[in-house]
Amino acid sequence: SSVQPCSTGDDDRRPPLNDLLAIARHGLGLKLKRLPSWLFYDERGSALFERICEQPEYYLTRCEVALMDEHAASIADSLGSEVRLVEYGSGSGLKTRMLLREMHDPVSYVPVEISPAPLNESVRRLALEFPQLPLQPLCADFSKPLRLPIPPRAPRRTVLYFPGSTIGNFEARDAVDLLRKMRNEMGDAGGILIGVDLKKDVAQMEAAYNDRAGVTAEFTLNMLARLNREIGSDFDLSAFHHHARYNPMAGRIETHIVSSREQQVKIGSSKVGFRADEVIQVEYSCKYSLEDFAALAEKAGLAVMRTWLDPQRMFSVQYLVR
Ligand code: AVJ
Repeated sequence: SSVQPCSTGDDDRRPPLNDLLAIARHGLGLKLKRLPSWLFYDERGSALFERICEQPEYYLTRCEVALMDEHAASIADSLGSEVRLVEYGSGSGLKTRMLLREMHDPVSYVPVEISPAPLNESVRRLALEFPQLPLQPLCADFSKPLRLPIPPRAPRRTVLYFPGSTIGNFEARDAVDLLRKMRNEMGDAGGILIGVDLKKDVAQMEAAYNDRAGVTAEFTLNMLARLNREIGSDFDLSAFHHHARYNPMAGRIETHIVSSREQQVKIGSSKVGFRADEVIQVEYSCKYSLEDFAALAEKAGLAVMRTWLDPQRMFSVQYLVR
């Protein structure tokens, strides 16, 4: 078959050890406590995220799929033929499959994903539908510089696909740095195809992060459950709650874990104190107007060549070039 074994792109170096204990100690030792949002995505967190996407309030996935349903052919035309498609992160793969179905003679598909299990799963599924397409999975952290596998034949261009508004998880400064890194990786003729959630009615945005079924709250608190499982901390999950609000000045949903009372939590050999109502900042989900995002891209040396919207104009997919 055309599937290559999962490469780490690192021949001589061990992949960096994710020292969860050190990360938790550091983040919870800060005056304004915070933990990185990638900590959400252990096996249970990834499954909960898939369930979030099915909630009626979480419009992002539905809108992006509707957008691809309507525009995938036009997007594929804009990318041109003989493209190497590199995806940052590998989710359920639905949007990717919709795109690949319309692409003209793609050279290869390179999903980049830090956890091996979902990476192998997405490749296994794609191989069934696209038996002719060379698949070159890369097990790596996409926020770090990547060593892309050698393509099976020379592509006309490399397109980095970054769907789902994952760029929203990065603060403006970090988002510019990431786009600049992507600009290097794609090369002179390359492009970035990126999903960007748009600013809209505040109640609608806040509802997406406060679904009635409580799946998002469970997803948020799973971060503490994960730490309990993996570093043996003793967070009492009934004494913390999920809180997500839109910050209009910053243009983003800010998700916090709130301590319901004064309490102490064991982190390794030390204890961390919480005041009643003290928060841990765990996620930003930045929202952009089309103008906001064009300005952000420009700071990274990129220009918006085309923008597609879903029928409800809630979500955008944008094609960025040098
Ligand atoms: C996958 C980062 C786009 O921010 O909307 C969903 C993650 N967090 N509900 C988002 C998430 C809470 C999601 N992204």
